Amino acid sequence: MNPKYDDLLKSKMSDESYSKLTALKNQKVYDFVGLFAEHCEPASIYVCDDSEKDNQYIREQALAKGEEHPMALSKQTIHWDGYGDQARDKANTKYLVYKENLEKMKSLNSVAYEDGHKEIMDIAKGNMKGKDAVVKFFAEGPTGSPFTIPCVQFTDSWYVAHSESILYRTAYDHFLNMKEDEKDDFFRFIHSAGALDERGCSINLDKRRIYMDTQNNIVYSMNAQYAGNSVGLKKHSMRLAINKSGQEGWLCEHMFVMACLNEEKNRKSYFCGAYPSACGKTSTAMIPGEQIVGDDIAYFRNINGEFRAVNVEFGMFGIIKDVNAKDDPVIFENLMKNQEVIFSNVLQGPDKNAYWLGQGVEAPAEGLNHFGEWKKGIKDGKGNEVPVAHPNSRYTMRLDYLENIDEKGFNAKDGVVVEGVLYGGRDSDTTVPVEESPDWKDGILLKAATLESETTSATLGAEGVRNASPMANLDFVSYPLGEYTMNNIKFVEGIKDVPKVFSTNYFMLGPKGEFMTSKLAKKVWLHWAEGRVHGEYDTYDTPTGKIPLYKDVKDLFKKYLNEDFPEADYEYLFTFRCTKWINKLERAKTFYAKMDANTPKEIYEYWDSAIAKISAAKEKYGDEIKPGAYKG
Ligand code: SPV
Ligand code: MN
Repeated sequence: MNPKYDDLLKSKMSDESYSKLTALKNQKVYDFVGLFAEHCEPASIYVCDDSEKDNQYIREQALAKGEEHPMALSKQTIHWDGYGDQARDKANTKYLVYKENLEKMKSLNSVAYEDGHKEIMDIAKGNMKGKDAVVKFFAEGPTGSPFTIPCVQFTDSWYVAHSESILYRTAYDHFLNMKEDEKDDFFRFIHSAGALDERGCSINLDKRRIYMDTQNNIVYSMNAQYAGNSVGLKKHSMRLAINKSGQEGWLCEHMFVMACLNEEKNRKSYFCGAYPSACGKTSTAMIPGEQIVGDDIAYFRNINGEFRAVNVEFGMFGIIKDVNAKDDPVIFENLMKNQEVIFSNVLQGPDKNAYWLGQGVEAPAEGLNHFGEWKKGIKDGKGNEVPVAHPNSRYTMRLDYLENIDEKGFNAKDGVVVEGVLYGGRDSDTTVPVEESPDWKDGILLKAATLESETTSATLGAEGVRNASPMANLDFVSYPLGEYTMNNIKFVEGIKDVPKVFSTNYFMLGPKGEFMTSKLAKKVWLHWAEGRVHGEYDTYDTPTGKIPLYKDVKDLFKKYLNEDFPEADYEYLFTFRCTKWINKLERAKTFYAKMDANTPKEIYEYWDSAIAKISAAKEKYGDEIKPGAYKG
């Protein structure tokens, strides 16, 4: 090992930390820590192993340094991000791209490598001055598995380290046991929350930058604190993994993994699902009576011809808004117990309990929240009333607290065999509640690539705008969209039992603008899909796939929800709307052309032939085709 940084590291580390670092005998880890110790100038650096002692130390430091605060229940803590740091900062999240790749990365918010690297290094210079930093080793996926990606995080935020120790599996021992030829292949994250105010919030938000270097698997995050901007293992790692998977022939998807249980038939079938935000992702993964494996990020690999998936995380960073005893009892009860939870950007009442939007209990009229000292009715600098908690406020919690976890799938080193994949968009008038795709490729091009999320009165900006969200993964796709889409299609080459693909839409409105089913109807659509993957149920064809017969959904509504589902509602919801679908495909074409000038012709040709097929159907059957009427 080249001991270039020895004197510096010894001056900033205890003997114990220094020994933990050097015991790894990994030059690349050593150089990474040494370089940023020199450059960011932290006062000290603590190196963690996998011990519970170190996890506890991180939590204690987060509290001692005022990044987190105690709650009434001793194992819970609360953290606030600055008022202007409440969500992912898309504008300042960029790829550092070598000159030769700049052209093809144009639409993906990129910056020329030299310029961006200089900018971020200038910002990072001395950014940890006076602060204590921590180095910790984690894994994406279970350790010792074909899915494992080892990661090292260097941060001056003990909240970030604490969050990661809840959300990911530790991997110091994994690094210790790496073979020589593996020692180069891991992800590196350098993060600094920078200077903090008295509430523990980053203050230099004008210098917030998140720069990703997929060519060298390193991410720089400076003056950021909201977890989506700072927790390296989450969305930063995801962008690196998407790029890596594209080169290596596997997939990294923005998906939950769950088990659908059919007790009558004694079956357990695994489904993955991609849903843009606010389209029902977590509530699908948490459907009562089913089991959850993960709620956010999945890796897919072909292992001996099987389509296998893991949840890469160990915990969940979930939206807390609308988590209440009625709609989300399992999560709600867990948030009420004295166990390790970090609340972020909710209200801490005078009783030191957490309060949030849609909690179903009355919040106190004052307390501390993401705004600081809060009183009901208080306005921010722009004259907007500050709600009791931010709509994007969150809880960070281990997944294995949940009673409905599928322990076996959660810990399976080879992952679980996936039988169905769901793509769930949001529109009020186009996509039927559930539709099966004829095959995988149709699924990727008609269901996944065309996913859209329609804005509602609950989101900022105009209502009814349809935002393209291919695979619900667009924010994280780190190489050109056309190529990524083709890799999704190709992934199943050599897979013996290819999963069935389904679209869902929980948001179709009835003729009077009302929802026609209860919120739990998603359980019916899931169980219909479960039956289909086992070869059950007859179907009707549509120009884009296969839909259920009335008698089957009627029975499923009765069986699972004890509801009577009227035939008229079925007919309305499952009507195929030709013009709406043609418009949807035209929007997808325009969007792909804008995002990736090199989108393969094959993709447009596919969509053109789908449009031709729908146009012919429209000629023959009319614009609105009732279920069962279409015969090809
Ligand atoms: C998402 O926005 O998709 C999340 C939260 O899962 S974040 O960590 O901000 O990405
Ligand atoms: Mn997510």
